[in-house]
Amino acid sequence: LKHPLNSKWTLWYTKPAVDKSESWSDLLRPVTSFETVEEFWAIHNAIPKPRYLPFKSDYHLFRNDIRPEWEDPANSLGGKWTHQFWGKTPDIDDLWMRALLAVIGETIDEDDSQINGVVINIRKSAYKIAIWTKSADQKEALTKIGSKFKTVLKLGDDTQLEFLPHSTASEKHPQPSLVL
Ligand code: M7G
Repeated sequence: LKHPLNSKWTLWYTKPAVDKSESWSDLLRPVTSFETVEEFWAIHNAIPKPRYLPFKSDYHLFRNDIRPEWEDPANSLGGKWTHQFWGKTPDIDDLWMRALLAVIGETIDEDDSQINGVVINIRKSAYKIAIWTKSADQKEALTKIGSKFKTVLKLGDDTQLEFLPHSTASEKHPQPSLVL
């Protein structure tokens, strides 16, 4: 017996650039897709956990055929709730798994129409985890999603979660449009 998820999901990986000639799109590849709880666990158990990934790599998990890029029509008017975990963060693998389960289990979004995907960036000084949403202007819906996401990531009241519209992604110092 297999337990179907609401959507098909595709896991993508961004490998670190070796030299500057490699562009964003050269480095981004779909890894595998799944549609059931059982397939999710088989994949999750088989692939490296975030703490074993090299700096400058990313995992992206996106719904159906949405590409993990601002340019995808499903993302272009949206944005992301993002949190930066500075330093070592010993429980990063657990936090990432919690984020994955919340997204594929559709427990963050009441009418499950907003969430397109979830991303982890492995960087030298920090890990970043973000959920990507379809819209950037539905303040009420986004605020509900953000506060649930804070719980998923075990962030206390003293910790900030920021919403950044993708329209600001090319700015040097983009300002969050919402902060929780
Ligand atoms: P990042 O990985 O979001 O954050 O973006 P970082 O600054 O912590 O590394 C790094 C770079 O990857 C950006 O400056 C872009 O050159 C490229 N990049 C990242 N994303 C998510 C996109 C995207 O959706 N589309 C395009 N074209 N480039 C992207």
